[in-house]
Amino acid sequence: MKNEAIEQKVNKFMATIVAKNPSELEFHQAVREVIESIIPFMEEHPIYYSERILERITEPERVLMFRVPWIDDKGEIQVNRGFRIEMNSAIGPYKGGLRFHPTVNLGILKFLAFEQVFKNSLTTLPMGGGKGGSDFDPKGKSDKEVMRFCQSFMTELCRHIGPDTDVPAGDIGVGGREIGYMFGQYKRIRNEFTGVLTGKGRLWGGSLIRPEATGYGNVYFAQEMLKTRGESFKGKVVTVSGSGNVAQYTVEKVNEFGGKCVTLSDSEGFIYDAKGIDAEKLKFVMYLKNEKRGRIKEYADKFGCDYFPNERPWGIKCDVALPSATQNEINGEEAKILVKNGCYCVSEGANMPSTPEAVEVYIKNKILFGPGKAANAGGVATSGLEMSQNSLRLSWTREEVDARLHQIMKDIHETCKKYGTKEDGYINYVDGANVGGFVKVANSMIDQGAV
Ligand code: NDP
Ligand code: 2IT
Repeated sequence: MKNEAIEQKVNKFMATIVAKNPSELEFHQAVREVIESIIPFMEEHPIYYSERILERITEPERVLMFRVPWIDDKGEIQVNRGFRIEMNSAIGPYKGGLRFHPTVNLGILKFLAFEQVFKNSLTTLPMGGGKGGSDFDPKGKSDKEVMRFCQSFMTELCRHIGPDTDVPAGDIGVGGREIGYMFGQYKRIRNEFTGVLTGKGRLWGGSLIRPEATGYGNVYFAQEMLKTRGESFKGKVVTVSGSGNVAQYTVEKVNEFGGKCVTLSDSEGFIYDAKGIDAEKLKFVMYLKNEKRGRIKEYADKFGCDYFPNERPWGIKCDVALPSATQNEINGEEAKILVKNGCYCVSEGANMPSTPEAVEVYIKNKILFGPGKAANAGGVATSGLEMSQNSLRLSWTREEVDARLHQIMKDIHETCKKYGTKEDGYINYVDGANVGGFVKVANSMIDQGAV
């Protein structure tokens, strides 16, 4: 089918999505990106049209929205909004993180839940897709305030989730501390000790390597992409954004592979350390972000490097860029600058960090581009491994989990190659990940009837 006819079909379907889900811009963006890959594939496999798979797969199975009242340290009542999007359970229980950030709204969580369906399918593990969170801002809150919020959030959420139903985990603003408070409250109310959350503490059912998994996984995925051009991380200059969970373990693995990370950021600016963020400096970042909960600017103050307030790191010359902060953090102009400066590999640790215009620039210039749903799937894959260990009531060694994670990232790369290799040999990982993730879910939906 001609490109124009495909484009017409995409636009027609998108008009229904926009009409049904007005003002959910990020959700529109995520759906368009997926169907641009899927519709050409459906032309060859019309059963997906007659089974109305697109209409079904873009409609959440269930959306939960609830009030979260909690008492702050002054004794005053605060009210936030809680969400859980149970998007698709065709291949397993709903699975996906919780995000606590003031920007959280329905559209953002629906985009994340939608992406999660395809990502989880790519992992090869039996997990459906979901996402949740709250507009609660953990910044500036005391541990006790965070605990009271988490307890109130889980008091409502606990009736909707369970180890065979829906298994949340962390995302922006939700790490080990928050998972601990939520797990405690779930256990207390339900009177059961189960693997209802992943990213748990080591002492109470958490898997080794889960904290490292998203960052490590993204570097493993990028390494597979580099290999297709006979390259490796050795001696490469790497820009990283964010300075949270994903960014930290990205830097750790790049260092191990002999690359040099020169940037990190947070919502207030970025640091540029031309000498590289070595193990010692990374230790400081971990202390700064995970314990002191301070700003990345303090890195520049401590190590005497450059700090750029209110800017993003994409103007810094690099070979590889690993965006690891948030959605839409690289726009078309920034993508052009990256490519112009010689960057030939972008692998997304964050979810949808590149705008559609940026993705167009990567593909047009035929650089290696690993979209988030493939590149950052190591986090949820290792959550899947945590679920397996919880069910077995066993725990695997660090080496065993890491080896499984590494193999899963290699398998995801193979899937992308299988579905995304074009006639000229260029691997379009966007098409590869979208179609590869889609087939398993769509076929399972067909098997299970019109539910
Ligand atoms: P963290 O909360 O640990 O860190 C988030 C980092 O991104 C912080 O440095 C934060 O800065 C920055 N950031 C957040 N929001 C914005 C914003 N609006 N503008 C600029 N910077 C921002 O989260 P994670 O590291 O877990 O998550 C990072 C990304 O990776 C997200 O896109 C997430 O969805 C994705 N991801 C996470 C997985 C996981 O296992 N944790 C798995 C797969 C994907 P500040 O401190 O100033 O807010
Ligand atoms: O976006 C993601 O894949 C995550 N935040 C991790 C989800 C999970 O269930 O581990």
